[in-house]
Amino acid sequence: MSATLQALGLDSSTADFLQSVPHDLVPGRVARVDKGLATVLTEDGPVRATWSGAILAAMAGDAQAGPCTGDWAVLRFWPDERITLESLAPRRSAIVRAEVSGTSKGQVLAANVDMIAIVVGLHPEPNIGRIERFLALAWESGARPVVVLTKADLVGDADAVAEDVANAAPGADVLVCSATTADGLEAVRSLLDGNATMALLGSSGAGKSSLVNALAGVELLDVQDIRDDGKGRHTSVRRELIVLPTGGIVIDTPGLRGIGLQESGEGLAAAFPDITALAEQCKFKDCAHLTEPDCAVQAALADGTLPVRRYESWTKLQREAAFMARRNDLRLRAETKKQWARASKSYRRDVNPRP
Ligand SMILES: Nc1nc2c(ncn2[C@@H]2O[C@H](COP(=O)(O)OP(=O)(O)OP(=O)(O)O)[C@@H](O)[C@H]2O)c(=O)[nH]1
Ligand SMILES: [Mg+2]
Ligand SMILES: [Zn+2]
Repeated sequence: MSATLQALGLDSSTADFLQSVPHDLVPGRVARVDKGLATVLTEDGPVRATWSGAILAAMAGDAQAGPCTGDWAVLRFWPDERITLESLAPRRSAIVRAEVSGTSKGQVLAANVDMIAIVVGLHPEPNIGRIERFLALAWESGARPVVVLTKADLVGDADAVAEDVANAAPGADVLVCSATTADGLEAVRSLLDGNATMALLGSSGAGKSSLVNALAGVELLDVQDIRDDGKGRHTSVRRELIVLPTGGIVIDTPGLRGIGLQESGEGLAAAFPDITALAEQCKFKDCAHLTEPDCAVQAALADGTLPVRRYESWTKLQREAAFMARRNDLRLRAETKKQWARASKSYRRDVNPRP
């Protein structure tokens, strides 16, 4: 399969970047990454590339500097047939999941996506709190979130559920579809107009890969065997970028078990604009919205304009983001202290050379 760079989702800032690199390098887009090897789609078809020294050096200092699905890259074709991925274009968006352990930096799930489809099966009944959590992650990325409720063929009241979800997803479109009957697929497909890139996120068994297959019109990806509980083990094991025959790019991802939030809380604020706006009206700038006088959040809870469920969901995520910030802060301080100790040791050595 080969495609023009436009069909691979090229945008103007990446095009500018590609103009600036030496012309013996070949541009392409990373479709998938398997331990030190990337499958890169170029105008002449897919190739497999290893990392250049520069990429390896960058990765040693920052794991996020490593190639990931959706990245734009330039490749060098060597006379001995090796292909190396020389450098990456600046990312215009990145979906980053906070690491549960390890470094303070998160893991990049996909880069350069225009839209994040949060895929949720309508059966069993969706967990709204989980959708809110996905929305916070999505808003944080710089891509536009949309909620795709799938498996509509399994329920009778899809529209009622869609309305509940829409109330929990201000600023995001909510679509209803079925991969099995193809109902509602055209609306999903039209999100990809203009060769947009859409990453699919969601729990395992939600129906992400089935949706990609339905959009492609071919069974490109493995889907889970029929199970009656609607959830279960992970079928997809890697992130994969797919160019649809009808135009547009989708990135399938394995179901996310834990979705750690980034510390900044910006995504959280964007996912809860209703509460953010209320909080600005509180009497005290540092209002904790608990027992303070003239708290606009408590007032909205009391008169029912803010559902308790949503308030509790926000509080939980808020606490989590604050915890992440504190943890990263501690880690950063420990790192700085270590660096300082090292620097002062070498300073002492320089000033007081051992005989
Ligand atoms: N009835 C019905 N079943 C569906 C639909 N979409 C997916 N399924 C079923 O749901 C199950 C899970 O689908 P997958 O596409 O593998 O789910 P996934 O989100 O890719 O899961 P992971 O790869 O594990 O993250 C499979 O048995 C599908 O056949 C749908 O629209 N209607
Ligand atoms: Mg899958
Ligand atoms: Zn308040």
